[in-house]
Amino acid sequence: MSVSHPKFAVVGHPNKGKSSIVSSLALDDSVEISDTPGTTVRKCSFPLMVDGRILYELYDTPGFQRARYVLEWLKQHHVSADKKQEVVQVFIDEHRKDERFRDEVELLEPIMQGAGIIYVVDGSKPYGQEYEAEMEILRRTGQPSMALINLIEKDDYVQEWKRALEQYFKMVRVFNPMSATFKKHLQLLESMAQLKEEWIAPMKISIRYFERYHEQMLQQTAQTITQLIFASLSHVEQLELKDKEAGSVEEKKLEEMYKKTLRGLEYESQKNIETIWHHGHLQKEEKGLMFEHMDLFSKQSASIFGLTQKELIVTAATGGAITGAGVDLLFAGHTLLLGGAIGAVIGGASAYFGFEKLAKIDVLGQKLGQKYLQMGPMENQNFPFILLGRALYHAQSVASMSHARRERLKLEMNEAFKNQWLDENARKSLYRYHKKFQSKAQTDTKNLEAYEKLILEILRKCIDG
Ligand SMILES: Nc1nc2c(ncn2[C@@H]2O[C@H](COP(=O)(O)OP(=O)(O)OP(=O)(O)O)[C@@H](O)[C@H]2O)c(=O)[nH]1
Ligand SMILES: [Mg+2]
Repeated sequence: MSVSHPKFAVVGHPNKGKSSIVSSLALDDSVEISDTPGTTVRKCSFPLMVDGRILYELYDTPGFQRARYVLEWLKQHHVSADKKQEVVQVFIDEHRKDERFRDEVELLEPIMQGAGIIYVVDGSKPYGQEYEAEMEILRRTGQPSMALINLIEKDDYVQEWKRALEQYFKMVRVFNPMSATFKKHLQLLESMAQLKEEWIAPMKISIRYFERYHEQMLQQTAQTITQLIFASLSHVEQLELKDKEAGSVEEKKLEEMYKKTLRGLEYESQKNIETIWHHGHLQKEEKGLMFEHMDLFSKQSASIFGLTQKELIVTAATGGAITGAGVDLLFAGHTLLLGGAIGAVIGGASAYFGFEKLAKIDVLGQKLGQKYLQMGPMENQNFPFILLGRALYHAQSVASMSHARRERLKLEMNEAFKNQWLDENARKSLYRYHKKFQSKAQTDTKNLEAYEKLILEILRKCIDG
């Protein structure tokens, strides 16, 4: 291995969230986690690699099993303070084959090889003296150490834990691996950097890389969403007609094909975003992190993520898309579309704005003998907002999901989400691009790049920075 990077051994009592903390800090969902004490039985290293470089490495370890025995053993081997570390090494060497102390040997080894200590406790359980033997053993390793208080359940004994831990550790922090945001994660790395003088510089570099990496993930997400929106809006589906005539059966079939393609695009995009955020395992599950029971084309989707009719009209009108007498009339002398006036004036256009109609169906190739039925590109003006809203919501959920989570996450929908990111200005700008994307011919790389930038800004708002 090249120049040595900072290493940390995550240690503590069984079942206190050690593996969860490793999983969350290493962005690695392959770490074994379960509510059975004694899940981790061997030390295991989890490096965080970015661009082929290890930013830092975490050791997941089994919990202490016989801390008191070990401490007694250490105490029986009287040595001067400067030799205390050597005694720990002697303990390891003498007990390597002793099954009774397997867990202690496993957890002490990486520490004696130079890993900094991260001692994990559960702050939702009261402090007890039984932890003192563990902390005393760790102190005797002579390695730099810090303590993390993880609140697994609701009760809060943080203050009493702090008082006890501060006698053994110069740094005590609260960190929850399930809900830690990117910011919290960065703050913890800053603290970890302070453990050893010679780690400050490499950890600072790691932190910078990590920030840049986070930015990259946001950009890749924005790019993926942009591609999804463009591909969906410009998509054209064709159905070859066997008979000369195209009836409602064929039209229905084509519409189903069209919807299926769009659903597929959304699914692919979600898979990509899950991979970007190191949550690739979700794909092995039946449907990843999908909106269960809420189809892309459902009324529910439209009502949660779509615009209201009024919002659509205002956006369309001020976005400069509707021209001609209709809108001129609408705005002549009136500044706002209010009350009954809207319904009356746009009555005829409402089908267009509604969610029922997606795109035109045309018959093609009449002259060439082989007839096609064609559907697309998307005409519905609300659909892009629905698709985008779902994509943003999914991305936000994936990006803020802890790697320590093992149970399946359901996307709980709420109507407030739309207001969180979609203000009037965003609506207007997005609308203009959507109009362009609805025709491939009108879209160039510049439009796509500008849209991607817009999405990136929105993502920053949605995803805790
Ligand atoms: N709700 C909640 N659960 C947590 C948290 N941290 C850990 N858990 C749960 O607590 C249990 C134990 O977590 P692990 O990370 O496996 O604990 P460990 O210390 O590695 O356990 P051993 O390997 O058995 O020593 C698992 O069911 C976790 O999902 C937390 O912050 N919040
Ligand atoms: Mg474990």
